[in-house]
Amino acid sequence: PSWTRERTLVAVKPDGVQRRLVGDVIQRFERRGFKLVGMKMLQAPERILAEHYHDLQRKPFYPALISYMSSGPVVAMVWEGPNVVCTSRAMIGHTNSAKAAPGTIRGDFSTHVSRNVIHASDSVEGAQREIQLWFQSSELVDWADEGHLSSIY
Ligand code: DGI
Repeated sequence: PSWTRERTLVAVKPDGVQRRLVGDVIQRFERRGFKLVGMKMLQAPERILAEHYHDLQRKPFYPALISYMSSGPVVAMVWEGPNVVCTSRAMIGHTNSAKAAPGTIRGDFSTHVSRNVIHASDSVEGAQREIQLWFQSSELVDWADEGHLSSIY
């Protein structure tokens, strides 16, 4: 490829699943042109959440965050494409819903940081770590992209 193959972890959080937003999220990433290479619904195990939010362990909201993330299933996905990490962050919007621009996922669907609907990795290294944490390599499908991106490979 002329671009380094980049992948990111996106997860619809329990409030997003409860509010039937999974399809909307998938549609936004598909329409942008990203390639879905892994997807599963799961009740996130404590071990994964603790590792995933390791950096936030000392924050006052940490217990509430883990309890929220455990309150129901999440839909975890791996998306691939040029600059997918950076573009996904722009698509989901600011962490704090009050600052999330309309048109972003959080800006369209969320009013509070503690129920902000979606996760996306915030760096290329973070994405690699999170993909390994949430997925076995056998759960990722390396399908041939015959679509509009094939000519830039
Ligand atoms: O990568 P992000 O999800 O955008 O943001 P982050 O890694 O700084 O924080 C992870 C999650 O922790 C975030 O999506 C929601 C939660 N969080 C962050 N800051 C606050 C918070 N939750 C509460 N209740 N209050 C906060 O200030």
